[in-house]
Amino acid sequence: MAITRNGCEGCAEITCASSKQVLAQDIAKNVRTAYDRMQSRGMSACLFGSGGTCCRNCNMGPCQIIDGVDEMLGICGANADTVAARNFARVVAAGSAAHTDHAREMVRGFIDTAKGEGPHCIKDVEKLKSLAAVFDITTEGREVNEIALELGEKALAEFGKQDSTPLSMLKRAVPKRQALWNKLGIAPRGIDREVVEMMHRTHMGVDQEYENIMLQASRCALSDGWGASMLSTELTDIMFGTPVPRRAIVDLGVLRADQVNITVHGHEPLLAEALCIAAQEPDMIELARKQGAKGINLAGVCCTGNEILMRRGIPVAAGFIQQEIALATGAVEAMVVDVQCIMPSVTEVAKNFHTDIITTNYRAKMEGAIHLQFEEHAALESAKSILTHAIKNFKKRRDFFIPQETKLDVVVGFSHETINYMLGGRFRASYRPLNDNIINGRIRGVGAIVGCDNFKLTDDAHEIIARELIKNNVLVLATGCAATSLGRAGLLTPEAARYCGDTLAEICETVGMPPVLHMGSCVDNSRILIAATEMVRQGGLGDDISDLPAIGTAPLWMSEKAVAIGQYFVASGAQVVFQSLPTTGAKKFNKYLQEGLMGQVGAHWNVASEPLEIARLMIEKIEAKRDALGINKKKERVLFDMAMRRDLTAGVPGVGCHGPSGA
Ligand code: NFS
Ligand code: SF4
Repeated sequence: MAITRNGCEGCAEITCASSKQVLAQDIAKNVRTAYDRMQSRGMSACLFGSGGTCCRNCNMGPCQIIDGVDEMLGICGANADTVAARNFARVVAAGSAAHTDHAREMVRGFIDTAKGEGPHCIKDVEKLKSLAAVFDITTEGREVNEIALELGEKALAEFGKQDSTPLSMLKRAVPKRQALWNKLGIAPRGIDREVVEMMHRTHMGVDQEYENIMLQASRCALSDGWGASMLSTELTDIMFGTPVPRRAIVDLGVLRADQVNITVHGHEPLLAEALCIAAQEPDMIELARKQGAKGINLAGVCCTGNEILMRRGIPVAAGFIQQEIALATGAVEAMVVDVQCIMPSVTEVAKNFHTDIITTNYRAKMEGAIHLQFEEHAALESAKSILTHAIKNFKKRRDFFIPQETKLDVVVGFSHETINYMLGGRFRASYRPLNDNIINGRIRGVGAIVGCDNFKLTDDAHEIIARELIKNNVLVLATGCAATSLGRAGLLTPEAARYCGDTLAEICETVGMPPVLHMGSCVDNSRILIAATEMVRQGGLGDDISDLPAIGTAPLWMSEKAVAIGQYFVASGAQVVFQSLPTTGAKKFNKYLQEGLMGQVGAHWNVASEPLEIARLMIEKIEAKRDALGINKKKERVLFDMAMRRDLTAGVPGVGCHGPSGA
């Protein structure tokens, strides 16, 4: 059957050169991807589903509601606003649950590490101590592992906390925001509790007022952003090292012709880190040699890829929309997966080749895959048995195709701490220079491009938005598959300064930093909350996140996690722009999300359908915040003298890529 992969109606075009090259090969002719399925489904999306007014919450339905038509209420009498709000809130709950379950595993792994069990150790003692302070843990005169154990146990208790005091991490927010959350009654109490309450309140016949439903949706999302995701990011950093800038490569071309290629796909970095350690063990390398390979090449896919890219410089082969295409190269011995964002189709694609899909987590099994449970208590042994299986596949490899010319250099590792050092220097690490540059207008503001890839817009949407932002002197922060896609676009290098407006270019060139800073995986969006909070604390840009000239977008959102992230940004005071929201079938509720929330939390959702429109809306919102702050007066252009250059680059490890990046 001939497969046309481009230009199907309602389906985005593949513009990515390496993806196109792979799919054009003879070996890939029987591979069906999501692009093909979009084309062959031959039906448009259900209007009720896309508008958010299809309800399946009880067995009197399912009910399809038409807003304003009395005959088309739910059998129970539910109207479009109630139904759309409940559906939206359940999406937030599901997204939060995914981050929460991931975070819990990281905390459990952290406790094992503190007890000296497993292959990991406490790498970032400074960060351990600063987080211990948030939990009121004494650090003076105590052993590192003892502090870590107390921290791990207190962190774990946040998940099942039953009293009504706020989560400990909320103390990190600026006072005005904390006060607002308390006033609205949306300061999360227990991480698991908020998801459970959200599910309860959206059960048939409970919460029916969309504003009230959204209060709990905010509390639930905040328990993700400031609770689960932030705990996960921080404890992962303490265990595996806080990212510092390093050079790496991304795209399908990172696969190696003469090595065993193992793609690591999913989210929880415990598995990926163990695989990285095991792949360096002499017995594993020897086994690979015996099979005729020159070595073992681990390559990331999706957010696990971002985790090991940030901390170890392990290459990323693919983002979400390329996961099938990575397998279509025929060069992958095994795709090792854990949880989240793994397309069910990968087992079918793998059948065309010698590739095995190896599931490793009891929570996520797939028909057609091999299950090798990853045991955290025997992490190294588990990782070795997974690797052994993959290595033995090498001999079975037949024809393959790896696009070579598209391998792209990136500089990654911009944790909040890195940005602090990079701009402020080691001896006076701070966000002061960033704030000053925003106040003097050389940087107009900050735009975060986060979240997934999907097939609804052109696959270079992230790139189009980022280029427009940096051209207008907006500094871009990126995470998740958006960051991978911006890496493929060549925007994660200091050399990309040439695409910036004059003033941002000057700053990037002076510091030696890319205009798009890769801050990590999707759980690492919590780094953006901390960075924004630091900007407020530095002064000069208002007294809450809602005053900052900053805005986020997840233009190609696909997963429920992206909506949870959007909601915790909004509830933290940051505007977000999405390409669409599943709420258009409910007029009042839709308006409430896109306007009404402003009166409550100081930010709201925005929708713009095309990449350039999204970028322009972001710039418009940034300029409006600048106007409100009174910093939009024209200033004379200041040229950098030597002293300013020295100040900006002092003590920046690896920035500008002329130094080792350290671990
Ligand atoms: Ni985020 Fe990561 Fe990618 Fe989207 Fe999926 S991998 S957690 S959800 S698709 S960015
Ligand atoms: Fe229909 Fe109401 Fe049941 Fe939903 S809860 S399926 S609207 S009867």
